[in-house]
Amino acid sequence: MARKHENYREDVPGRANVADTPERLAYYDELDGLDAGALWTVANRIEPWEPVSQSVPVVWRYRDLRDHVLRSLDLVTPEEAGRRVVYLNNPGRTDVAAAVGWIYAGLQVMNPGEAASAHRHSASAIRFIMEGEGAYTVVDGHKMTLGRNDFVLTPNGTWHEHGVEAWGSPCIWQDGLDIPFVNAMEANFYEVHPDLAQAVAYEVDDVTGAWGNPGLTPGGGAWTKGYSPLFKYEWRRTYEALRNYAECTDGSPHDGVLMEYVNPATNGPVMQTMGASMQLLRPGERTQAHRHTGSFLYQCAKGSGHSVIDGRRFDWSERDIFCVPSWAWHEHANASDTDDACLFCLSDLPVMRTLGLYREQAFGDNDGRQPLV
Ligand code: GTQ
Repeated sequence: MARKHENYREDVPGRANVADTPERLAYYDELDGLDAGALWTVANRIEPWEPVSQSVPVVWRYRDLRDHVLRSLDLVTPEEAGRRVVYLNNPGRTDVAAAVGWIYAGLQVMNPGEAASAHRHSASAIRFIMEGEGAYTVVDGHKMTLGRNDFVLTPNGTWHEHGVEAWGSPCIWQDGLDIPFVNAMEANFYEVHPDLAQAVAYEVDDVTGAWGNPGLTPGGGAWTKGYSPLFKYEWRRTYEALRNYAECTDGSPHDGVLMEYVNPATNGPVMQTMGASMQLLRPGERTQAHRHTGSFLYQCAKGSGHSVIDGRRFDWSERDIFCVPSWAWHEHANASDTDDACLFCLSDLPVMRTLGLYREQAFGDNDGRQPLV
């Protein structure tokens, strides 16, 4: 599944280039028996010239998945399943159940009146509401009401539970977690709440009142946790911000008009391991290709269009999810000449940036357009 690079060559000075001989093979066997190995047999693989993603570009079309997601309502209860979720299984990452890179994602569904038990874990989570009325999430006693395209955080270590009010309709949302990453770090703890539910300890939607005011944060109290105190980012405000920004910027040649969701206490990413953005492609807009490190999972929140990823075209429309693996060339196009298209994006950019691993390159040739393969 790994992508081969054009410049993947081993016959250059300084790279391992050791032909097998009977003596050498016998030697490798001896080392193997001692739980050791000769570096030159693996060096070119473990130190590639540039990132080699195991993930493959995929689009998960909502029209294909939606009925299957709804079917799970009759197949299992939230009590049986813990979480009633259809997860996105990247063909190159089935071993770690990732949608792309080290990011897990799934579509969770709940009927009115249902709730999933409260728990907490070292993995951080986001959810992005796709359809239905009456969804809510409780995070450390803060209850948040959720509507279409709202985005909510359940940062690592916080007690959280989800439900749908009895007056609502079946709700589907995208979960995104850093489970594969935290497992790779061998640092994942998981705990079920002793009461299976938490008490709502604050006014409903209090985080919006306190932290959701542009340019203003509550006086006096400092927020020192590693994640945003604003657990909910509303679509209405996000779209308004994008429209305002679009009025006064040409945007990025690679991303159109893109805004990052930030922690209002720091202006940094919403969580330490995962960040998110919403980008607007103007009517008729088509971006130029670039590539960068980090794994990216997009959901079309509005409109339709296509992306070219490593030379292959992927069409998407509202609610479709697609991924861009690390270091894959990608460019995006809005299909409409009259309406905006908006892409929500979840990524591990905070990890790349914090650890000094972020790198970016523009696709210089052909006016920034990849030839299709
Ligand atoms: O709601 O915390 O889709 O722990 C997978 C694992 C959701 C959650 C998932 C989880 C959650």
